[in-house]
Amino acid sequence: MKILIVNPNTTASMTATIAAAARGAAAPGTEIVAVTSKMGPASIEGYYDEAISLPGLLAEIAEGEQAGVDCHVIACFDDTGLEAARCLARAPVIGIGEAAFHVASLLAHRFGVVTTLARSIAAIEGNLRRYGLDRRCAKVRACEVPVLALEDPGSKARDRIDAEIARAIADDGAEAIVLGCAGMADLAAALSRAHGVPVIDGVGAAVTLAEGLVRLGLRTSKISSYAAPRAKSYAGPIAGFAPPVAGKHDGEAP
Ligand code: 5HY
Repeated sequence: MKILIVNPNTTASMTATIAAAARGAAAPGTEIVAVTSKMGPASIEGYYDEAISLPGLLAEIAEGEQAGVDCHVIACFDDTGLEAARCLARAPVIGIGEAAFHVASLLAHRFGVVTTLARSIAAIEGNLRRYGLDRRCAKVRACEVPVLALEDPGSKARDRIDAEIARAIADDGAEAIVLGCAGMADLAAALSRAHGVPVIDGVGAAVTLAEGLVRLGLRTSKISSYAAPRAKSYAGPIAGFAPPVAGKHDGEAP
């Protein structure tokens, strides 16, 4: 099977960290194709970056569909454009945030989330409510390390994440930890050993769930909420994103 991993920010070095984590989780025979968005912000920190990253993300999903991938993974912890991608794609689409939340809720009564900046907390809390998993999350915390500083040894990112995990366990009653950024994917195993609780990286969780869906032969339901976008004209620089003639693969009359 072929799984497409899309990094919706435009930083290739971060895609390399994501690809290594994905390949580390993938079963033999699973091909991981990791791509970096060609247009948008260098990192996604908050609602504006998220909004501007959408065309680049959807363009990669469309290319993956053309290439016939078996499943798409959105490697941004805010699950950027997840629902729009599910409308566009026939193959299943998994967001690393949603995947990590579900895996954590299989392992612990309550889990904590440690993300990068405080400005990302509201979007993550909104996702938890939308997924119906907010009651399983003790708290969403921020380590106040910008996304791209995660790669910089001078940022003391590991120490700051460590400290937030300790507070999540001691003060919030978290029994498992979800790492709230794709750029933290390489830290999960060491942090889990250090704190003696499951520490979940969304990239690995998403790849594992993707393999399961493909093996079960399951795809996104296209009968309503995630039906293909209806044909209509789009104006301006994004006119090229106008959906193909609707109804081609969702049974709806054109
Ligand atoms: C991510 N931003 O996973 C999110 C994390 C965040 O560029 N990749 C990003 O802080 O919102």
